[in-house]
Amino acid sequence: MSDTTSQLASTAYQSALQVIEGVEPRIAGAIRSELTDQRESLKLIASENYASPAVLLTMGNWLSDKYAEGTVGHRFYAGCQNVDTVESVAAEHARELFGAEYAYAQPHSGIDANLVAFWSILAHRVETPALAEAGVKSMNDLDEDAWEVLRKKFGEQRMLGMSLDAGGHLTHGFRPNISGKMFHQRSYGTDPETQLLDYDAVAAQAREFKPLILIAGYSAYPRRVNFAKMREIADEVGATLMVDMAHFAGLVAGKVFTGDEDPVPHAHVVTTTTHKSLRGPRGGLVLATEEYAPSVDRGCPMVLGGPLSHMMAAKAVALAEARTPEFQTYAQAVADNAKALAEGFTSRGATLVTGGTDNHLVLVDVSAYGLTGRQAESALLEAGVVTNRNSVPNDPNGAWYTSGVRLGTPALTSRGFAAADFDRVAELIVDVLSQTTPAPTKSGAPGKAKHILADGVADRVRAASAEMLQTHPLYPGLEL
Ligand code: DSN
Repeated sequence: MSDTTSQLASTAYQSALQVIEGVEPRIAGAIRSELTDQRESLKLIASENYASPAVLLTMGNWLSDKYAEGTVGHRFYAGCQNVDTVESVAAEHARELFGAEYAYAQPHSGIDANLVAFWSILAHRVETPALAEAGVKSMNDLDEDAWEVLRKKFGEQRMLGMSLDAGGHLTHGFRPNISGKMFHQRSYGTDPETQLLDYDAVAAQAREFKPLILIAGYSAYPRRVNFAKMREIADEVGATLMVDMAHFAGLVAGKVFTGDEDPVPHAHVVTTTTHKSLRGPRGGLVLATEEYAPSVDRGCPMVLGGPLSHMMAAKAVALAEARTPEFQTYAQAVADNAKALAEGFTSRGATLVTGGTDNHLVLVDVSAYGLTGRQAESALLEAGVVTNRNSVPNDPNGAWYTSGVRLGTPALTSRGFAAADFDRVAELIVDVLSQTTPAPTKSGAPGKAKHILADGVADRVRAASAEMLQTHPLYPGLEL
């Protein structure tokens, strides 16, 4: 951040907080405290980042006050010319950045982006042929009997996605999420020995299950995916290939994942969030081929409420930032730093799922320290290291306690942490984990929830982190 930007952002935030303080001081206080907390902790949550002041400032303005349901040039409200500009610019940047035929900037979140994708695929693959068969132009013209037949067809569709404990995401057909209620779902896992994706096994499952949608993408798999192979599998069984690149969109944007590792040339539909490695505002995005574009464009009102125009504006700013050479340097550093973090762990005897990483995240199997993921997460938090617990493949502790801790490099890389810093981060984390024991339950047996961290460790780790955090300040020069 340049000195001028820091000064301008300081003035903007100081003024904004004064205005907010005049109405609800507790909210102004929480905003100030959040900056302090983020400045003072080692943020290693793989799905978080720090957006630029330009992105953050774009979110708070009167674009928020406009209703604009519909799509560019085709709204259900009058007076949407500025929202049309915002949405067109966001979509243009997304298309050009990712080399996509079509981009849809309206989804409010990753879940929304996936819902838009699911319904668009259903509309394209199930509804359109059913209407043609019934000889009608619009769903509104279906009589009740035909409508019941179509509803039944929607409910019969199948989806094949990565299992949760192998690193898949809840929205890829799992029961607690609506996707698991919409589709008959089956999961592919990873090889029991290597913990890596086994494309032959995925192909065999796809041949047997014949899904309408094959989903690739993950939130806790520390490796790259060969999307060309996934497309071959989808084509062989007549499935639509949907890729959820929410976690690694920044690595695609930054040209770290290219060729077979870039999902955009291979998938029919790609979804993402904009706030993870892409470093934008909290929101979602759908990319699609021309073939799927008309059905994705129906996202609002098919699935979504009125677009958040201020957030689409911030997406446009973030996507413009992601089109710079600086962003490519950042993305490469995210991947290089994850390797350094992984090596920092393995050289100190830690067990990593798949043995390492080649993306932005590392999954530490903490059972080797006699801990559950929940105990490791809370011991690390006590020492000022913010992570989140995560299942490992075939996790004996289930999705609540888990046996893993997931760590990512996007946020600290945005602060300027380099490979040597991440090696030190691994050292600090191993220090905490190796000096943590499970707290006993009331019966005296080792529990799964609470932890005991040896005296002095938290202070020692906090002091070492503080040094690194001061060397790499968050929003340097920004004063509230
Ligand atoms: N909550 C996100 C993550 O942490 O990976 C995914 O939705």
